[in-house]
Amino acid sequence: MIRLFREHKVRTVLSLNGCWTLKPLDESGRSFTAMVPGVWERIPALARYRGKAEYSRTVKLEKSANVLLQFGGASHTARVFWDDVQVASHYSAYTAFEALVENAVQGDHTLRVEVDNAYSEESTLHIPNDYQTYGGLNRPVEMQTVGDAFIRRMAFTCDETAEGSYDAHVRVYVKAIADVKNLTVSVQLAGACAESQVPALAAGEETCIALELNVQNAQKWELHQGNLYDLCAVLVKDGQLVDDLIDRVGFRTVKVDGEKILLNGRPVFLKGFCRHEDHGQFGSAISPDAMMDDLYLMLDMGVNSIRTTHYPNDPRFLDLCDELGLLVWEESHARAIPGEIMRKPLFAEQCRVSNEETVKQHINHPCIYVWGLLNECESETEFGRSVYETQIKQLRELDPSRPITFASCRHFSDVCLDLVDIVSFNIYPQWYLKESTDEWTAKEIAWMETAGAKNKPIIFSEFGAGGIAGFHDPFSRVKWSEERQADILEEQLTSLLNNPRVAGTYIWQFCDVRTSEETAWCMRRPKVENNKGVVDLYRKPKLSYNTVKAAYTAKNEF
Ligand code: ADA
Repeated sequence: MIRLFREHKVRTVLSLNGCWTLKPLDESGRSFTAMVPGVWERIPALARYRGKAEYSRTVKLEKSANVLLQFGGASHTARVFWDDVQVASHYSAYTAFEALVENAVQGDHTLRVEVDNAYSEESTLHIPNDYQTYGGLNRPVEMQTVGDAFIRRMAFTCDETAEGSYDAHVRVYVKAIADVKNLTVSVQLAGACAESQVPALAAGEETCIALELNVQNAQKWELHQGNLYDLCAVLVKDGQLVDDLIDRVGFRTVKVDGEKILLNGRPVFLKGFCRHEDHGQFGSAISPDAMMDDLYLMLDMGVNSIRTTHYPNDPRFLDLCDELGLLVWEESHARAIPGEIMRKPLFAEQCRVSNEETVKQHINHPCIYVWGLLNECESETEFGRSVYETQIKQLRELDPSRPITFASCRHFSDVCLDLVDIVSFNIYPQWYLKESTDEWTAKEIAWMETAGAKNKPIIFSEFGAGGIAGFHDPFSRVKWSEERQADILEEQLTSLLNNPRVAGTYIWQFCDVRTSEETAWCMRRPKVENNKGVVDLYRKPKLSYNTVKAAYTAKNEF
């Protein structure tokens, strides 16, 4: 299942999760049985394999049909072959893609996916970094069959017109495989419905049908109350149901008002964690049960928000955040990309696609309150500004309903703060910086107000300290001990949670993560891990767990 609920009742869907044959494309001739979704690093012989590998399996088609293959994600580059004919290619581990095979005939077919996790000139976002790029089909795979036309996606936004009443704006994207006419699309949502004719479409054409619905007496989507409604679209041809798509949406408003972030009109304080999709057991292919375990831990610590550092997350994780009423800062893929890479035309193109896929695929999640981009990239130069400007414009066009932010580390030099709705900085007082958090933030906020942050919310989007799980030093409390990590977090949280100018905080980070060994600064990463997690890679809490829990549970969110 690509999502945590049923997306189709009309369209035929077959899960392709389970066992596939996996062959590294090297000289060895080795072959393995691999679980999908999964990363190949879980197989001991491939624990450090970087390069190309081929996943293959046979799929049986009960009757001839147009086949739509849905890939939740492949890490990081994929080429898909249906009976040896290439039908799709995709870059980036963290967004979904599809492959359409028209008029496939009944019977057995070979499905092969060549996956590549190499760092190469062709990859500007997956580079050696402070997190691991795994290899494999890391998210679920599904085979669907569709007729001459199908619903490709939906986009939902809403405006509150009176208490509990909403104008819902729904766009339904219909794609034709053959020439089609006499199509009608209708949508149902919370007791309201709307319908529209679809203009005749030529083969290959896609159209967007805009529908307006007025919903009365809706239960708001709130913090810790994820009230969700099914948004059901069906496609009818000559009186016959031919396709459908179901998503889940929530009625809520998010606005920025001066220095405050308003959820349903009320200023909210974000008590958050940054979280990488990494787990000692699963790598980046985390099962929904284990995702839920992460959320139980974060909720226990008093969290109300998560930042998906540094890429869009598995939609099943977002489904859980929708259910639980947690606010999400979702970020398109990019972490501290060096200036020389940012200047490559391929970087602009890979970011453009990543931004577009992120928003188009995740726009309906009520949990997402802000889009983030380009974490710690070159935001202090005129060139950098032009990159931020282009991408922020693109995000605003894709979704005018949500605010935008980016996490900066260009202290006292950033020239892009005026471009965003929420100003966010990553700071590490007492860890990388000598100053106390009060000293640092006093200086930095005073400067920010002059540099574009005036009358805008300020978030501290990262702060924290390293702590090697199991390393204790209760007396001298040296750096890397669990004690020192807890001391530093306590100092940082006490300062930030009591600063009236701060609208939210995201601790770096929820769990320890693996990092790349190929980076020049790997020697500052003991065990080749980023050890700033409050729990370790296997989710064992460190001393700082209780420090965070005490601070976050004592802080009001409204
Ligand atoms: C940065 C970066 C994180 C992580 C962190 C650290 O702020 O955004 O990805 O690398 O530093 O641990 O130093």
